[in-house]
Amino acid sequence: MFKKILVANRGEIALRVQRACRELGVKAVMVYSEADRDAKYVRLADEAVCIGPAPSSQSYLNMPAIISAAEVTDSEAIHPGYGFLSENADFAERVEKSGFQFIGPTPESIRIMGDKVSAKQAMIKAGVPCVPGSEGELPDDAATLKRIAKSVGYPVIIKAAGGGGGRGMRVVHTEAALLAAVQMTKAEAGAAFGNPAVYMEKYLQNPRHIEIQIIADKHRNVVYLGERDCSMQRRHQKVIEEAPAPGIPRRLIERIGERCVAACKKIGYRGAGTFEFLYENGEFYFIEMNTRVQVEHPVTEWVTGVDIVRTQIMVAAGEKLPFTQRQIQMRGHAIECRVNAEDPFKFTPSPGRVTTWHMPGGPGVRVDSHVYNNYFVPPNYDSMIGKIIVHGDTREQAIARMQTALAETAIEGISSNVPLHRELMVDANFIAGGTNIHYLEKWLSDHKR
Ligand code: MV4
Repeated sequence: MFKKILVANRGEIALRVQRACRELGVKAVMVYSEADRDAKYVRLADEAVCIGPAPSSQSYLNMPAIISAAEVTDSEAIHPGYGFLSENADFAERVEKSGFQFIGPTPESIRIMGDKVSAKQAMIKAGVPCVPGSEGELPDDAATLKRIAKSVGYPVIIKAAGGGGGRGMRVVHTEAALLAAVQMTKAEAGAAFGNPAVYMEKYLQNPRHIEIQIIADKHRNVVYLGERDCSMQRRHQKVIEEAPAPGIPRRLIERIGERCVAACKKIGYRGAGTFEFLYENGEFYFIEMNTRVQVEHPVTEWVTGVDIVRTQIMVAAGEKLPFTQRQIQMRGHAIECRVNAEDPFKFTPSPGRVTTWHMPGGPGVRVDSHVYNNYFVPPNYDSMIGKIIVHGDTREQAIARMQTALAETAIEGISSNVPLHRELMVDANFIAGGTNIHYLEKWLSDHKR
C-alpha cells in the first residue's frame, strides 16, 4: 500500500478521499487554492500545499503546480477525484512520467473514452450495445450525410467526438435541417474542443439514464457493482440519483453488467469506471464511459457494501480486488440528493457564508460534505456543496428516510436547493419511479414560481 497520497481536488470529494486514506493508514496530502485555504478538510490533512489563486485554471487545473506538490511532499500517488483533471489523459500521463501512480485508468484508456467516436467503436467491437448511428466520424459530403441519416431514421442527433456530458449536441428532425446542423455542430466542436469531428445517432425521445459502475484491478479481474438511475437531471446536471433503478428487471441489468465487464477485460481497463446508457423500451444503448469516480458513487457503495474509493486506491497500489462478482449482492435501496448552493427554483448560484449548517442523521442516513457552520462557499467553483444519501430495505423506506432527512436539514446564510428536493421527494411520479431524463425540466416548467 502507498504511504502517502496527494488529493488533487477540493470540497466534498477531497474529504471523501482523505477519509479513505485515513482508513487505509495512508497519509493524505491536500492541495488547495487560496479560496480554500481555511477549509477544515485542508486543516485536517496530514499535509497541505497551496497550488495557486482561486481560479481553477491557476490551481486545480494547474498540472505543474500539482505535480510539484507531489514532489515536495514525497507523495507516491495522485487521486484526481471527479471534474478538474480527473479525465485528462495528458495529466495522467504527466503524473506517471513524473514517477507517481495515477489513481485511475491508464492514459490510453482515458484518451479512448475521451473521444466519443473511438469510445463507441471500442464498445461496438467489445459487444456492448450502442445507439444505432454513423460508423464513426461523419463525412462532409451532403449526399452521404443524407443517406446515413435516412438509414438511421429521423430524428437523429449530431454529437461532437470531443464533447460528452451534454456539450456539443444537436437534434435534427428533418433532412432539410441536416446539413446546417452538421456544419454548426462541427464549427462549435472545433472551437470548444479543438476537434471538429462529429458523429450521428438515432435520437431517443424519452429514455432513462442508467449507468453501470465497474471496478477493475491490474490482474484482469473486473466486477460490476450494479446500476444507478440518474434520470433526474436539469441541463445535464444530475439532481437525484438512486440504486437500483426502479422497475428494470434484474436479468437485464445482469446481462448488460456482464457485457461491461467483458468490454473492460477486452480493453485492459483498470480502476473505477462508469458505462452510461440510455434505456428505452427495455433496451440499453451505450452512450459514453466515464473514467473517474463519480459524484453519485455513494448510492452504489450503500447497496453493494463496497467502498469504491478505498477499492480505487487498493487496485492502483496493485492489490487484487477483494471480492468476486458472486460476492456482490444488491441490498435494499439508496437515494442521493445533491445539495447545491443555488436558488432552489431559479438556479442562480448562491455563494457566501453558511451561518447555519445542520445536517440530518439517524438510521440509514449519510452526509458527504466538507461544509460546517460559518464555512464560506467560494464563488469560483461548482455549486454542489454536499450530498445527502439515504438507504432503506425498500425504495419506499428510502424515500421516507429522505423526506425525514430533508425536513431535519437546515442551511442558512446562503440559498440551497433543499426546498426543491423536499418537493420532489413527495412528487407522485418520482414516488412511482422510473421517470425519464426530461421529467425534471418538465416538472420545473409546470411548477414555475
Ligand atoms: C442522447 C439522447 C438521445 N438520443 N443520445 C446528453 C448527455 C450526453 N451524455 C448524451 N446525452 C443524450 N444523448 C441519443 N442518441 C439524449 C441525451 C440527453 C440526456 C442523456 C442523459 C441524461 C440527460 C439527458 C438530457 C438531455 C439529453
